[in-house]
Amino acid sequence: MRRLVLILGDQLSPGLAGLRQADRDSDIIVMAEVMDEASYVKHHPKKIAFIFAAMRKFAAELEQNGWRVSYTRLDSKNNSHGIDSELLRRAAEFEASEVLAIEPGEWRLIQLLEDLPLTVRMLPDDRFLSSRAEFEAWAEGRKQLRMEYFYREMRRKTGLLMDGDKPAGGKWNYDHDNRKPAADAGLFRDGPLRIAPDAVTSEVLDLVEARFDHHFGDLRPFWFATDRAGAEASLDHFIAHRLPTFGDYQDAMLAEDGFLSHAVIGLYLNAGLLDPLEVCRRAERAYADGQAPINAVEGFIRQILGWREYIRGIYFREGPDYPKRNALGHTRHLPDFFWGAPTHMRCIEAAVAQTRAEAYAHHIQRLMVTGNFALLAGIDPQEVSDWYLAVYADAYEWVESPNVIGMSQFADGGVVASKPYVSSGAYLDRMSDYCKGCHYKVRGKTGEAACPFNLLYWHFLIRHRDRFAGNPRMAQMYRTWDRMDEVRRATVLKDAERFLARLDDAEPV
Ligand code: FAD
Ligand code: DLZ
Ligand code: SF4
Repeated sequence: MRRLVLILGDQLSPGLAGLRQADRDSDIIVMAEVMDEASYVKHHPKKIAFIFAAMRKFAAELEQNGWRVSYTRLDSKNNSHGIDSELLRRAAEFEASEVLAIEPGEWRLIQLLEDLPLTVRMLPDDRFLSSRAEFEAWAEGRKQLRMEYFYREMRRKTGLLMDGDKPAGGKWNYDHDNRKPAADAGLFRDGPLRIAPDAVTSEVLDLVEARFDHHFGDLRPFWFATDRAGAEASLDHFIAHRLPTFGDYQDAMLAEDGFLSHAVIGLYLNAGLLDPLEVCRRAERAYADGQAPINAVEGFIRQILGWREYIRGIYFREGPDYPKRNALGHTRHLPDFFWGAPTHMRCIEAAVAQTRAEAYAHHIQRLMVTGNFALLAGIDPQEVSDWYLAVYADAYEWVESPNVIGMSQFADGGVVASKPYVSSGAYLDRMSDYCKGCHYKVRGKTGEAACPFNLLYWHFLIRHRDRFAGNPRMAQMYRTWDRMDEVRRATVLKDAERFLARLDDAEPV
C-alpha cells in the first residue's frame, strides 16, 4: 500500500516533519491549489498568487530532489477543489489508504483531516521554537498569560541575546526607547525588496487575475518573493537597511510610507520560506557586529521569539471555539469603507488603501487604526476577523485569530490583552501624519467636525463601564470622564450616538 504525504500551502519548508519521516522511494507528496482554500474567505489576490507561486516552486524543488509529487493546479481538469476531496481522489488513484500530514494551522482543516475515511497520521508542526506541549506547561496554573514572561523563558531556552543567564545589554525589553513618533520618522529609507515576477509567478498572476478579480485587492504590481532564495534576500535587505531603525519607529505611521522600518517578512515566515530561529540569529548577528543597536534587535527578536510563538500557543490552548468568541457582545456590521468605500477618516482611508494595494499593513496600523475603530464602534468581531484573515498576505487563522479576537477586539474577554487597545484621536495624531489634512478635527471633542475616535472612545468606555471600571489600568480614564462637566458628557455621548446611527445607515462618515 502506498502512503500520501500532504503538504499545505503554508507548509513549504524543506525541513518539514512530514518530509523527514516520509519515504522518498514509495510515498507520494500531495499538493493542491483548491477553490475551497482560496475562497472560504475572499483572500486578497496578492496573497493567493503568493501562495500558489510558492507552492509550484516548492513542488518543483521536491521533484528535483527525487520526490514524487502529485500536484493539482487550480485549472487542472480533475481538480475537485477541496483538500479532503483531493486526498480522496489521490488515494483512489494510487490505492493509498494512509495519509501523513502536518497539523494544519486552523481548527477547520484539522477537523477536515480527522473526518476523512482514511488513516491520517498528523505530526506536530515543529517549525516553531516552542511546541504546543511546552506552551501548555508554561501556561498551566498561571492566572494571567502575559507574553513578557513567556518571552523571557524563550530567551533563556534559545540563548538569544543572552550574556550567560543575564539579558544582553542588561534589560529584557527596550520598548521604552521604541516610541518615536512619525514626525521624527520622515527620513528617506529603502522600502522592502521588490522582486520582479519570473515565468512561474507570471503564469500564476494571469490565472489569479482571471479567477479572483472580484476579490478585494490589487494583484499588480506584484513584488513578493515566492521562493526561499527571494525570501532570504528580502530578509538581508531588511537587516541591512531597516533593522537599525526598527525599534525607534516601530509604532510610527506615515500616509506616504506604509512600511517604515518594518521587515515585511510575516508572509515568508508563515508560509515556511523563512525559519524563525534563523531569522532571529541573523538579527542577533547584526547586533554583535555593531550593525544595529540593542533596542532595534531586541524589539525585532521579541516579535518573533515572543509574540509569534505566544500567539500560536494561545490559539491551540484556547481551542476551536476561540475564533468565534464575542465577550463584549458587539454586533454592528463591518462598514463598507473597510472594503474601500469612501470615508472622510484619513487614517482609515490610508490604512485600507495600503491594504488594498499591498496586502500589508504594519502592526500599529492593524491595531490602532482599523482594529481600534472596529472595537470602538462595536463591530461584530467575527466580521472583523474574517476581514483580517482575507486581506493580509501573512494571515492564517492560528496567528490572525488571537491577534484580532484577542489582542485587538478583546473578544476573548482578556486572555491576550490585560485591557482593551483603544485610543482617542490624540494617540493617532502623536504617532502619525494622518490627522493633518483630515476632514475631521483631531482636537475637536464634540460636534460634527470632531474626530470620530474622540467621540467613540468615551462611548466605548461608558457602554462597557461595568466590565472595565474595576480594571486598575483603566481607572484613570474613568476618573477623567467623571470629572468632565455633565453637559459636556451628555453631548459627547449624543454625538457618538449620532455618528453610529450614520454608520448604520451607511451614510458617508
Ligand atoms: P515586523 O513588524 O517587522 O515584525 C517582525 C515579525 O514579527 C513579523 O513578520 C511576525 O512574524 C512577527 N510578529 C510581530 N508581531 C506579531 C504578533 N502580534 N503576532 C504574531 N507575530 C508577530 N501577524 C501575522 O503574521 N498574521 C496575521 O494575520 C496577523 N494579523 C494581525 C491582526 C491584528 C489586528 C494585529 C494587531 C496584528 C496582527 N499580526 C498578524 C501581527 C503583526 O501585525 C504582523 O505580524 C506584522 O505586521 C507583519 O509585518 P512585518 O513582517 O513587517 O512585521
Ligand atoms: C491560504 C491558502 C490558499 C489561499 N490556498 C491554498 C491552496 O490552494 N492549497 C493549500 O494547500 N493551501 C492553501 N492555503 C493555505 C491553507 O488555507 C492553510 O494551510 C490553512 O489555512 C491552515 O493554516
Ligand atoms: Fe483619524 Fe481622527 Fe486623525 Fe482624522 S482626525 S485622521 S479620523 S484620528
